[in-house]
Amino acid sequence: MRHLTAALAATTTLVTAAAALTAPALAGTAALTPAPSSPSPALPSPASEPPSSASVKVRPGTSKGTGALTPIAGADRLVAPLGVDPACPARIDIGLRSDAKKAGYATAAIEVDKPLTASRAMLTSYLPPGYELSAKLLVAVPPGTAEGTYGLRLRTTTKRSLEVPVEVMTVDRLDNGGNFALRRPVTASSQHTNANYPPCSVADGDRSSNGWAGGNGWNDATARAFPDTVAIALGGARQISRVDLYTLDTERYPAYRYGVRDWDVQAQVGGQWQTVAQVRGNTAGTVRSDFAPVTADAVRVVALASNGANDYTRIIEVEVR
Ligand SMILES: [Ca+2]
Repeated sequence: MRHLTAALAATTTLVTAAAALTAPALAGTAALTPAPSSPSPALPSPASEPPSSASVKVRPGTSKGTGALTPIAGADRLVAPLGVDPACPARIDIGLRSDAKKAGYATAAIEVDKPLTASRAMLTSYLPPGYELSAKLLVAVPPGTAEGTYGLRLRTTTKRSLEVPVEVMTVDRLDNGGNFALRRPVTASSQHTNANYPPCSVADGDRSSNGWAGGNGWNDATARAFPDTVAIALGGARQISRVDLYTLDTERYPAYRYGVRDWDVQAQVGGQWQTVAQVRGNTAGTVRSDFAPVTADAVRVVALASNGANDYTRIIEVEVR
């Protein structure tokens, strides 16, 4: 039996990170290029930019007046799942805070226990007093890595260090918060190759649109051609009744101009795709679709149109409950 419902709800306002203050002397700072007025490229024009993992941001922090350089991390632990698509490694914000009296270069070495690998071995930037620098660090788990806790360390030139435990575990053991899609295999009808838009990013647990083109969302490759599809295996048959879709939505790239407008939510039941919800005319960054429970082993989003120039499908995250 087909049961169609459409639910539109702007349940979340995704907050854009405070604008980063960048000193001219900063190395490796990526500036977003303006949004294109024509629909041709995926935005922002990413070909000349490193992914956000390579960028360093500097912003005012709270100086403790110690005169020291202190390593900081965005979380006190990092969960790194085993066996996931290498295009979507575990990510953590790391950085340094300067409590020095005057501006200077701040540097920290980054080490991670083998066989894990980190996307950078060093963090360095010019840093005014009372400021913090931060960067995304990607931590990859090679196939065959044993489950367990590994160490990630930041060590400054002034001998201050911070250790963040990295917990390696299978996807089945992740605390998914009831989201059956988290870290499960994702396939898409196409993938834009100008930057970092891997399909697996729609199930990486990161709902934020910030850092677009840095691996946090999927952008298809077929401009002004629909439908586009992205499918997520659920790791077995699950009873589901809700799908939340996060489309691109920032101050610079608002959903009403760059987000997905029309789509169907489909569930794979007994080998057949069934449409369980339809969304039309969306302008919000987050849309929750509720539907009568079905037992499905996969969910897919069939994108039919996007807003504004109606060019690409841009999806940040899909959650299934
Ligand atoms: Ca994501």
